[in-house]
Amino acid sequence: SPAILRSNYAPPNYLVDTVELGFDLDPALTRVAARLTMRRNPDGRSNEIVLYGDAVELVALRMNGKPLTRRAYRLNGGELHIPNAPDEVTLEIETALQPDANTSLMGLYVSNGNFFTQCEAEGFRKITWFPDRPDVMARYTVMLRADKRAYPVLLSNGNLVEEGDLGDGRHYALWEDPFMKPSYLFALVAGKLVCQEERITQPSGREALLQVWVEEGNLDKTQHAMDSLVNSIRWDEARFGLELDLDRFMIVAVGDFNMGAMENKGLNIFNTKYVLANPRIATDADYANIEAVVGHEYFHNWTGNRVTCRDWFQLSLKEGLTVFRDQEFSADMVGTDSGRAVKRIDDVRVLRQAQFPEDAGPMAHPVRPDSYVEISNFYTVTIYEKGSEVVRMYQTLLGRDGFRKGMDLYFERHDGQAVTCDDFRAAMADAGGRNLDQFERWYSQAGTPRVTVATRHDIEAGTYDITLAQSCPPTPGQKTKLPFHIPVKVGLLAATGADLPLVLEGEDAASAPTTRVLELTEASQTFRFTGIEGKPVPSLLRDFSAPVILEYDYSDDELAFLMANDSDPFNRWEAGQRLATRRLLTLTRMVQDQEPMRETTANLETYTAVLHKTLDDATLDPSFREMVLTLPSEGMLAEQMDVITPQEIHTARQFMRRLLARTLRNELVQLVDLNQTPGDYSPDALSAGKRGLKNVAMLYLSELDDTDTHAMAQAQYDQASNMTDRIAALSALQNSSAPGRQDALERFYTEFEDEPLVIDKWFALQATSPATDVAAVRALMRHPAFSMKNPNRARSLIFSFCNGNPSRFHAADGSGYRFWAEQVIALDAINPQVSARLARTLDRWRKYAPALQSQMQDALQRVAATPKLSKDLSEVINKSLA
Ligand code: B3K
Ligand code: ZN
Repeated sequence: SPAILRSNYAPPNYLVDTVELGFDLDPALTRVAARLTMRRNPDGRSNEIVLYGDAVELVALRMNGKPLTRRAYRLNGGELHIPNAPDEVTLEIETALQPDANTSLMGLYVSNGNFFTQCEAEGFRKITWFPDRPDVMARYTVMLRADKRAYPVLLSNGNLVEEGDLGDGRHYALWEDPFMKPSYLFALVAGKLVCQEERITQPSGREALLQVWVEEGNLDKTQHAMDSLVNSIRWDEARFGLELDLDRFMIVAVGDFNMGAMENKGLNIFNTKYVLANPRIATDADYANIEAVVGHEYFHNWTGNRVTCRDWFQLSLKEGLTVFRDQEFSADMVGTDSGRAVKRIDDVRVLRQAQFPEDAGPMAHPVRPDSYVEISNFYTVTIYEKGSEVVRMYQTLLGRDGFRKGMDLYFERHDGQAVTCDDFRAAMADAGGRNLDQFERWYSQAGTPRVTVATRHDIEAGTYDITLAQSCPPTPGQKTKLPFHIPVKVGLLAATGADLPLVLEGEDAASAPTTRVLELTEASQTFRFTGIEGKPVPSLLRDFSAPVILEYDYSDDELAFLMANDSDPFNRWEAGQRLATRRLLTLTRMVQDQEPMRETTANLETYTAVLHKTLDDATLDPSFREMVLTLPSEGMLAEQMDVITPQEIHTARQFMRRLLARTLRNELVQLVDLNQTPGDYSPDALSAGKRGLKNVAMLYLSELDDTDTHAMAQAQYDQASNMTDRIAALSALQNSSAPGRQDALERFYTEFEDEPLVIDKWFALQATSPATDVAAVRALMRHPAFSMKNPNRARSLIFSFCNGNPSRFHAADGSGYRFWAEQVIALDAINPQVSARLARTLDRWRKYAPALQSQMQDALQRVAATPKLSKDLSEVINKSLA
């Protein structure tokens, strides 16, 4: 398939004013009648109408009332061209679809007997022929007709105008969306569903009806999603002055879904995983994720729907911005300083663990890509998470108020339009009165910039120089890079641990701040601080102010000092991670060299000493202490190595875990005792933090594998009154040779057999256990509850194993890679988006030790040699092998 280029963008030749859709819903054969009123676009290039269709049968096509003969239009692949069209056109298009045979979960499909749609990015063309591109916005009216008994509920975007019976057991509903929207935001839902609802009044006095729709047995699991929705609405009013613009806002949960959720105008469709929760089935992490995703989709109502993307190259315009908004929302919901920092740490961990590798691998692409083969492959951590970091940097550069002004100007200029990342940047620059031309490079250049820091203290002059130098490695198609505009937030700590006032040379010393943003715009720049008597310890890139890799030659003592004293909680955590990483990499090298791992050589004392102190510090949120206690993941460590050896990393990290468990045993036991949360379950940040800290301590203790720790985990398992404690105990048991471990695993299954989301956890727990090898995963695939067709289930077992069990997946005999190739191929025949996602697992194959590398290459080539691969999968495999 040919690549689509950003540089080839051309405005549509025709605009669509209104769309009337009529659906006769039937799982085996659904008929769709579309009526579009169109007119010539003054900015268009010709009078040729272009429609897109994907595996959809064209039954009839009429223009201005007359059937179009086969000679009047041209069909080539997925495009239908009508040349020489009049200036005003009414098109009537009839199509026929088979929703129950649609396993791609794009377009119209059936899940557990109900109908759902997914149209972003290019799914609408699986429903009807249409100018399916985001810069074509129209007003939709939708008539749904279906059997009343099987499909009592009929939903679409906007307002319900009419409903009634049709006789013969069928009924109808007519929906009208008052807002113009691109086709990717169209949605319909039909089936047996029930809802929880709530009415709210907004500051303007406007009322709205909120609904959360689920299958009948799940009505006891909707309260948290509803609370999250109300909180999201209130937050957007308060923080950005943005109100809900609809009379009715619906969320519908579906068990078969390719991603997390979808922001269809007024009718959000969600993976059940991000809606359903009660203490029995959902963990604290699930509660937090639901809040974040509900927020994310709701925030799209403005950033994405009211102002949308001109073309899919601008995807980060809505996704990066909306991720930033949901991150800020979640942080504001926590409140405390160290609690906010925990959210920041979590987000940065995702960025480093997933986005940095993407940016350093064969799929690396700029936040605003220049080309793609299949747009579905570009819903990436770069577009989302790095995109969010780019938006965050505007806020860092302009301040919170400046950023808000930029947002206001953005909506003032572009409400109702389909625009570009440049338009957003211009709004920020104009509102802030700043030149942000160089900032454009964050959108056009791929790769993670490296910022190297050197410092110099002149005792006599009392000056302290910070020299920042930047570089960015080559990425596919981009050999050399120009300097970025990088905000580097810094502080300087005196020997007492206190922050020093920061006075740059030539400035007035009065009211100097203790944190400031240095703007690095050149390849190298020196910033001179004055009035610095004693030698300070620099706290660099506070709050992770830019998505870069920061290098500075800290001594172990300096890191321990920052870990104990930094007023910036992010950097406090960061210092601990840097210390731990050093130790872990040393240990890994010892394993590689077949040297015995010795704690003295690994020099762990500095680390454990300061860890002691932090754990005892009750002024820090429990969740923050949990973060400090958590070692960098095996994946994070892999990223620090030139040649990755997963087995050795695993051995070293396990060694360190056991060592910490032994050294900190008493503290850990105490943490378990002190952080119990008796009484009714509440997902609030403090209670969740306590459980998190307690459970991470218990997991450490399980490394000791003795009768005391077995008993502790067993007791928690037996007494758990919520899923967080239950699954943590189950996981501690699995991580040991406790006699009750098998029994607990079986009991867990029986108890939750009827809760698909919990059975997903059951599969994932086993898939990620270092005790589970390929053969065991294959055995689990034969379990009656396993299914390849349900993405959540496939992800819970296959993805969890390939991405979350490195020591087994990277088995020396290559069995993990052969398994991967088989599953990628099998999934591709069912659902290309899912197979292409799994394919990404091996895209960093060149980073591994030679013996593994060649077996990965074999596996990739085996997939490449398979006939009839989807466009999605071929793009990923071809780029990986390139
Ligand atoms: N906008 C959707 C993602 C659609 C993915 C299509 N392959 C969800 C979100 O980011 O909110
Ligand atoms: Zn989104």
